[in-house]
Amino acid sequence: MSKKRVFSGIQPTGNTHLGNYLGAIRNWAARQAEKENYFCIVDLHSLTVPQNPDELRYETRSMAAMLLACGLDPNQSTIFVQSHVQAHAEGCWLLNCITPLGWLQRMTQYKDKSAKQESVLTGLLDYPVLMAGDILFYDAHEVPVGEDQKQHVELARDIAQRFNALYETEFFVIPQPIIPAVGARVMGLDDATAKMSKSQADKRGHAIRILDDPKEIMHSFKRAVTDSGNEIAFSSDPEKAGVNNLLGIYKAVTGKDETAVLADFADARGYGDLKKRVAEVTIEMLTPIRERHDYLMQDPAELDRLMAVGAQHARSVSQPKVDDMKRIMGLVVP
Ligand code: AQP
Repeated sequence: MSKKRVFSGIQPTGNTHLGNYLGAIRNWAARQAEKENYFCIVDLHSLTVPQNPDELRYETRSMAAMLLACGLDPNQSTIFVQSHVQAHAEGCWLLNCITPLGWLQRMTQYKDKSAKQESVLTGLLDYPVLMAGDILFYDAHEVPVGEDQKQHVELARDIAQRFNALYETEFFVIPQPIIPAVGARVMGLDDATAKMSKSQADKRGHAIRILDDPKEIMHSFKRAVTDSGNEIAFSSDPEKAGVNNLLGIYKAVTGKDETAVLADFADARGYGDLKKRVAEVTIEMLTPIRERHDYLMQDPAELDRLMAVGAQHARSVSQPKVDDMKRIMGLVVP
């Protein structure tokens, strides 16, 4: 039986954090052998908010190093940069022409992000159409993402179904979001009611960044906001969201079930011990990734070579798909 196709992406916007790792990258790496994988550094998506060009260039290579350091294997997965494969931008235009505006205006992420900006770029509204193309042009069955991206994958399904219905075809595979059972929504350490986020990661105490050194990680966990009590327990009480988030991180990092997690804290003396032990397991997990990332960054030419190989393969899959889409829509393909 042929392997299921997987597509997922990550923006090269720096500040890659524990949420990105536990909610997405770790799961991509873990299931590579079972699937046919396409993992994309979605630089076009990052342009939907203003970027510094030099930083974006640096972060694109850094993300390539990060994905490799996290265990993505170019022999098992096609790893590439979105803008190196023209089918994404070209096909996005075609999908724009069948996507109702109202579908985009009701996206939660668009509403949240646009509310925080004085001038909203058209690309921010269109982001989910570009993402739908990313997925659909590879006939991906599965899209492993964190909880925050579920709505966008559902929109990709809607767009695929609308195209198939309009042109009376089964051209597009209808993709499924794959949300991990643990780590799907890591919350901010400074405010456990908001998700840990790259765009907030420069704020002290908000995020654990994968490239933070052990001292910074320990310091950030020690500052984590908790409540005035001392009970270490999983809870859905909003008052206890901070402790719940720390236990959730510990659970995701160690892979233990809730009973085993609580047993590990049976002798803890308050939240200070909880924070210290969560920091320790996180440091142990992230240190080899940081070291490998830094090692790989010493050879940018090799990173560029690997991304070029990935892009070549990605093009061979997505460009024929976009050409077929153009034919279905009545365009003359030379
Ligand atoms: N806090 C999180 N917990 C679990 N998974 C998360 N992801 C993001 N944040 C969390 C997942 O990481 C993957 C790549 O994300 P992205 O590069 O598309 O970034 P994003 O969704 O924009 O996340 P940021 O960068 O943290 O958010 P903002 O833009 O708010 O600054 C995705 O699979 C995502 O689900």
